[in-house]
Amino acid sequence: QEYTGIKLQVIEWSKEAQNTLGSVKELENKNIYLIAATLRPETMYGQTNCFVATGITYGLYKINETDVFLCTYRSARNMAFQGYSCEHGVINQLAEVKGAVLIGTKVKAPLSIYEQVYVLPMENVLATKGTGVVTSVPSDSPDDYITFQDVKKKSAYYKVDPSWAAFDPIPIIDTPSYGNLTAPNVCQQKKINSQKDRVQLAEAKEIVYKEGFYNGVMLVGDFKGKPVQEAKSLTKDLLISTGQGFLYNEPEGLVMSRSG
Ligand code: ZZB
Repeated sequence: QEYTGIKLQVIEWSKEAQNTLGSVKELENKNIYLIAATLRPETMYGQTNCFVATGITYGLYKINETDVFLCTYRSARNMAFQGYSCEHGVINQLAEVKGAVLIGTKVKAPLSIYEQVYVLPMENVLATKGTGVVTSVPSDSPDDYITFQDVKKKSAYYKVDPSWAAFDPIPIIDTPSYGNLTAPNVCQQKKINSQKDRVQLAEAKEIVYKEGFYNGVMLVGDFKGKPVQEAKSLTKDLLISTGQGFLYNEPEGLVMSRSG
């Protein structure tokens, strides 16, 4: 599977993350990025937040003299064999942190219409896929939309300050069948209410993927007016050429010995 790795730069740690990581010498004066893996680079204009799983342990990995990547160990290992590490195939972990500690961290999401967004919790993040960090586009991803709504509605339960979730889905892609907020509209039609509705969410994802890819037209950004089919690779190239993203490959069916 070929993903685009998206670099969400940490602007300000959550209080808890500051307490845990603030004293780590090797992180001082470094650019620290939460790394998300996406199959839909053209949707980055609509990022409203970033998701991590509270129970996953993430590592902070030294990539070069200036940059540190925050992701799962298994994705850091893949990256180390794809040119993202100080030495080929060698992982340099500087610290580790539980996802729960990262909630409320403020990040800069590349191309997003929002200047800065926050890290929020998602129950369905898989530690065995991508980087374990998911960037959230509620306008075009049913999982993101429903989870974002859940977190907004039950902010106290999720230990989230309401201001961290006070963002609206942005219309970024127009489709003939579902308008310019495809994921919210499909979720409404299917009456999906909770991130626990896994089967319906999987169906909704399938519909939204197809509609966006075959019939979507960009409403915003550098490729406004272009069909999604064209904008996808153009946006990917833009992210890579500006250093805000990179190619990240995940070998299909490769069994990893450690998932945390
Ligand atoms: C932004 C985005 C915008 C995504 C969208 C999708 C959509 P798939 O097809 O099942 O392989 N993702 C990445 N890593 C994880 C993870 N560890 N756990 C859970 N979800 C993860 O799914 C690929 C997508 O799943 C990725 O692309 C990412 O979300 C998420 F508008 O990135 B995507 C209709 C989908 N729309």
